[in-house]
Amino acid sequence: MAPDPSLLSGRIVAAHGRHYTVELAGGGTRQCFPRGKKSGPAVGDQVLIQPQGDSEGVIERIEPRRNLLYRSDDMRTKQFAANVDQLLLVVAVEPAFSPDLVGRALVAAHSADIAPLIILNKADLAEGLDKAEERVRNLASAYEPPIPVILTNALDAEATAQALLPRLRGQCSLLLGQSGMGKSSLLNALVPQARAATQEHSIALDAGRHTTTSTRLYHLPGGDGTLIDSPGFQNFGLYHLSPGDIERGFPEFARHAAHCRFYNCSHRREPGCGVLAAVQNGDIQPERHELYLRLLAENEAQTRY
Ligand SMILES: Nc1nc2c(ncn2[C@@H]2O[C@H](COP(=O)(O)OP(=O)(O)O)[C@@H](O)[C@H]2O)c(=O)[nH]1
Ligand SMILES: [Mg+2]
Ligand SMILES: [Zn+2]
Repeated sequence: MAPDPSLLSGRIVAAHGRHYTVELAGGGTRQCFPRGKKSGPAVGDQVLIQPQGDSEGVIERIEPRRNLLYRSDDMRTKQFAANVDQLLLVVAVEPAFSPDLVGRALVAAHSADIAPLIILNKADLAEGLDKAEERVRNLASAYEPPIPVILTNALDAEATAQALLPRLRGQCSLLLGQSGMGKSSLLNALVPQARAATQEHSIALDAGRHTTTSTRLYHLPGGDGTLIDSPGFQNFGLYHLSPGDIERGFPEFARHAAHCRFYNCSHRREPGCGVLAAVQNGDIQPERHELYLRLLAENEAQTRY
């Protein structure tokens, strides 16, 4: 079917509840709503919209996606972004980050086929740096292949741009992490026009209002590449993943799983399990195996319910 000639094509650059900002291929932006009750558009989606009036529109179609990063629990699904090339997982020297949440984000990224990079921000906080860096490198090296780690100080915009921009060129990168890690500050260092609200502002102005509440896509200076800022998260359910997806999210298990006695081994307590043996002898980090078990258990509790 030939597309309706009155439709305009564009990309979703901001999502706030059911309100979407669409950047049109022909220039300019429009505030758009999904047709009917259908939810589904995500930042990064290519869409066709039916313009309404001067500045609004209805999202008529979402073009097929390369990928979609999302989390889900028993209550709802939360989409982070679509058509993402690279996940920038932001952790900080302080507040301390949760390896559980980082591990979950890595499983989600793996199942969506998005390459991860870990940013250890607030590297200027010298007192806690060594300990935080050890924790991060420990986590990053558990993965296979090991995840690159980059140290940043978002308050030094020039150094941050120098460290990160070469890795962002020509790609769509998503900033993801718990709140307070410095995602919006990193964005501001890389895209000065963004002037994203950070927690600093919220304290100075009035509490709460100025942290990131919506997901938003920005163009890097020079136009070569995009960067998406997202609100922080407190939990990261992966109810949509099958046991196989979960296992693949721990790529360092694979070569050990090849030695399991049973071809359908779930690496929980089966005799002759290569993964359990590797946990025993220190080749697989126990924390990673524990996270794997938690995800399987959550997943099963959900299926039974
Ligand atoms: N010392 C230091 N503080 C930072 C750095 N990056 C961000 N912050 C501060 O950490 C707080 C949270 O930053 P924000 O960008 O809002 O975090 P977000 O919730 O991840 O977007 C703010 O008070 C920032 O000024 C950094 O590299 N060094
Ligand atoms: Mg923020
Ligand atoms: Zn096994």
